[in-house]
Amino acid sequence: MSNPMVITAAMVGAETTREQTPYLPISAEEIAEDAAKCREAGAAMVHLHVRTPDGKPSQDTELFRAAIRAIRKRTDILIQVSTGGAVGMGVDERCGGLRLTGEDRPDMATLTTGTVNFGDEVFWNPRPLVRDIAKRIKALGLRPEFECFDVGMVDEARALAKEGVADLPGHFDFVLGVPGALTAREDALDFMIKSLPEGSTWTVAAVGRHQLPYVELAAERGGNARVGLEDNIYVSKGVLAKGNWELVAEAAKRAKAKGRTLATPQEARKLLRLDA
Ligand code: KMH
Ligand code: ZN
Repeated sequence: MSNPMVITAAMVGAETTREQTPYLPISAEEIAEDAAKCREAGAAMVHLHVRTPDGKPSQDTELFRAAIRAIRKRTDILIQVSTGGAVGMGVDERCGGLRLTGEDRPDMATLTTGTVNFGDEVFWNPRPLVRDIAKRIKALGLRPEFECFDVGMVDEARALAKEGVADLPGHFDFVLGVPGALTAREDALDFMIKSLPEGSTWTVAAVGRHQLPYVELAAERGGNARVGLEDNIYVSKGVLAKGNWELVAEAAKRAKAKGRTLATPQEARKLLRLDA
C-alpha cells in the first residue's frame, strides 16, 4: 500500500527573529506567498503562528484570520494553528486561533501534552491546561496534533482519550532536540514510534541541524516530517534558507530519494483522519 509522506512547513514560530534571518515571513501576505511556494515544493500542511507587524509573537484571532484568508486565497495547503504560542502566554491567549469558525476555521490544531524545559525557559502545560485546550479543539470539530517533546507526552494522549477529551488513533509530532528536552537521537525516535497508540500516525520535527537528516529517518520508517524556519533557519551549514519553501524543497528531495511520494493536502486530510 502506498504511504505518501506528509510534509508540514512550520513557517513562523514564536522564537525565530528577523535578526536571525531576513527570510522569516511576518505579515499575512508574506506568510501566504511562502505557503504557496511550500505547497508547490511538496508540503501538504503549514503549522501556523502569527506575529504583530513589528514581529512580536502573537496568538491574536484577527491576525490568524488574516493569515488564514491570505493563505487560502493562494493555495489549498492545510492549515494547522498553534495553541502553544510563545512561552509565558496564558491559555486564552494561546487559543486565539480556535475562535475562528465557518470558512476561517483552521484544519487542525496542536496540543502539547506536558510541561517541558524549553531552553532556559519552561513551556508550561499542566494537566488541567492540556484538558482545557483539548476540549476547545474538540468543540471546534478539529483533530489535534499531539506535540510530544518527550515520551511521557505520548502516554498522556492515552489518558486524554480515556477521559473522552481526545480521540485515538491520533496524529503525533515528535519534537526532538529542544535544549532541555529529549535530544535528537535515532533510538529516541524509535522509542517514540514504538510507544504510539495502535494505528496512530506520526511526524518528526527535529530542531536545528537535525531537521533535514531526520526527514530521511522519517522517510525510511514510513513517517512524516516537519521542516521550516520555526525550528531551523539553515538549508546547509551556514547557508540561510531563502524561505520556508527552500527547506520544504530540500525535504521533498530527500524523501523522494528514499522512495517516498509526497501527500497532497487532500491525501493528508485522509491519512491524518482530519474528517473522522
Ligand atoms: N513556541 C513553543 C513554546 C506549538 O506550536 O504548539 C511552543 C510551540 C508548540 O511552538
Ligand atoms: Zn509551533
